[in-house]
Amino acid sequence: MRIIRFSSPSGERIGVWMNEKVIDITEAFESPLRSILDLASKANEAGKSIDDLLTDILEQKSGHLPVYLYKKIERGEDNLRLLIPIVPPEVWGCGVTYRRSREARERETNVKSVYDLVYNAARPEIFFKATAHRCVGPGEEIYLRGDSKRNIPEAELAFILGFNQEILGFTAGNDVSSRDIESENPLYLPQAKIFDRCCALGPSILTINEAGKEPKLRVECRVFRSGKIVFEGTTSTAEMKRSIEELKSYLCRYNTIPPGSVCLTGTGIIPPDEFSLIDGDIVEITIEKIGSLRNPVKQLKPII
Ligand code: DO4
Ligand code: MG
Repeated sequence: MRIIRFSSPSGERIGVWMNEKVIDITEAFESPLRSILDLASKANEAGKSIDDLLTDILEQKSGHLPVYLYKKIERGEDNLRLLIPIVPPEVWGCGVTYRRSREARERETNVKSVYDLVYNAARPEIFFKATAHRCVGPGEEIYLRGDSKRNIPEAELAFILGFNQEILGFTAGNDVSSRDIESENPLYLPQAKIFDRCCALGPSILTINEAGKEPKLRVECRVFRSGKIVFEGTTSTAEMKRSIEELKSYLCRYNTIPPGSVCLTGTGIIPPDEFSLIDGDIVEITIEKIGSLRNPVKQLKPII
């Protein structure tokens, strides 16, 4: 199943997105649903998967639940609006999980061997990326640091963890990155990655039952400037060097990850060396079955 969070005149809602329709399941249980974590606890209590729980609920109640057109929510019509699908206590990122990412980083940095070593090592690169207040959902501005001259989008499949470090599902993520800061010195990575509005997530959560444990999905990234495409790239998660299970197991080693946290699995789409996002661009990341995540770009002013 595909789950979205959205707002309507009656507040924050949880919906199941099926074909072109969204069934509002917020009030389908005794207490109102607030997030996919509420669904996960109800599923745990019932000893079912989230998908089985939803199938039962939709069978029993679908005639009585509000239904919306996804397009209306996506376009912000009728006071409806897509929200970030999960408000993550923590966001982690994995790096150099695709050959193209290794090649680009090797080319751009003076410290040649680091990326090649991590690409081939047993232990993956995993870094802290963001907290909830640094994340945005569909349609919200992502920021570019004022002290960076080269910023790029990184289109990545992201997984969401539940109460017992299990994967609940997948969404699309933008690991917005200041590549000039990163390539100047790999020790600057936290500054290249972590800043206000550095991470966008959405639009939906594709449940693990629907996606499978190691989903092979097409990933697309487009950047629009004054209505024209100025960068376009595609990949598939089938190109990833590592498995999702491997990334999750390293992430959770001796490291308790709070429920609802998100992990970005790395980028396989690399814009040309001369490309940078600029103020007013729109980044669109589309992952098969998950949908399109669109965010306008805002360049922050340098601190003088
Ligand atoms: O090694 C630095 C970061 C890599 C990264 O974010 C990626 O490969 O997606
Ligand atoms: Mg990345």
